Amino acid sequence: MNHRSGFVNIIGNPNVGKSTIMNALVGERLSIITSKAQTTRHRIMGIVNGEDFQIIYSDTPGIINPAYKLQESMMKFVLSAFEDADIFLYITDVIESIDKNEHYISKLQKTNIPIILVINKIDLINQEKLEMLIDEWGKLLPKARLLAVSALKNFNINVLFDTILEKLPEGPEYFPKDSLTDKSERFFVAEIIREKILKNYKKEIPYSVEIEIESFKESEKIDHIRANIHVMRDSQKGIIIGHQGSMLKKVGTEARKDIESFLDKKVFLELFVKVNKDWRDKPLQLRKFGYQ
Ligand SMILES: Nc1nc2c(ncn2[C@@H]2O[C@H](COP(=O)(O)OP(=O)(O)OP(=O)(O)O)[C@@H](O)[C@H]2O)c(=O)[nH]1
Ligand SMILES: [Mg+2]
Repeated sequence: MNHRSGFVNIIGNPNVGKSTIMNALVGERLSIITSKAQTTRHRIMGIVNGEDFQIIYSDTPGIINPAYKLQESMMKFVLSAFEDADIFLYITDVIESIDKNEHYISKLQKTNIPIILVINKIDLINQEKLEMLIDEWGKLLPKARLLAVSALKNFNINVLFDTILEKLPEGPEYFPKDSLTDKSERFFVAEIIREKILKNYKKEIPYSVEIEIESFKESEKIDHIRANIHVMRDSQKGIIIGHQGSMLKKVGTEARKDIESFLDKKVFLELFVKVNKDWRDKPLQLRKFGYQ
């Protein structure tokens, strides 16, 4: 049998469940997931290998109108995913209004690349409302294959997988067959820490933070990890640390537990808070943090 492979790029507005869907399809917790919009900042590949196929998923940041340079860079990842897709997985959910998708719909309407339109979070509505949504989306993207899923409940994810496999073109192994992702352990460790920041702080804080792994020393029994939490302003440093260090301690404990289960090893995690004035708008800083 011929080998099939391709880039299946996951695109959509913020918070619709793109990362939840990629993790469900890959069967691993690769991308972080939170209830806040703009959780994903990078293009993260998740690779699923079979004897005669290789699917390379790309999770991407939610589509936004950039207000600062970090967001511009996030949108570059989205654009790159528009450019090299073999299959588009365009994600919407049952909460957002269809109009919110206007920006990129015309792009999708014009493309000849197969589109699977996924309506996620169907656990939140009834059949009647779902049928209305399917009807509306069908008119908007008549060429797309439409699927209704609940990534949270793992409902119809197997059907989604079969549909992707069906549409996968013939192609080579792009990555060695034991690959799971294009990102490093360090990257995922930083993401786990950022997830705890997103969960534990409100308003602007999660959007003002970047995590840098300063050192990662492996030894037989325990890994020593030092990470810097970069904030934009002095006042944010105090908020991150909290009263007598209580908040930073909480973040550290929660992150350490998840890092330990991710690495399957004991971890000693040290967190430091650094003020890095307006890093979100500094091209050099952004490049150092792995943005384009
Ligand atoms: N009820 C319900 N919630 C879901 C479902 N899928 C995802 N969610 C929730 O939706 C929120 C956003 O999920 P993410 O996977 O982070 O969404 P995203 O599209 O990757 O978001 P960004 O990275 O910020 O663009 C989280 O709170 C998820 O738990 C679903 O099928 N049903
Ligand atoms: Mg995401």
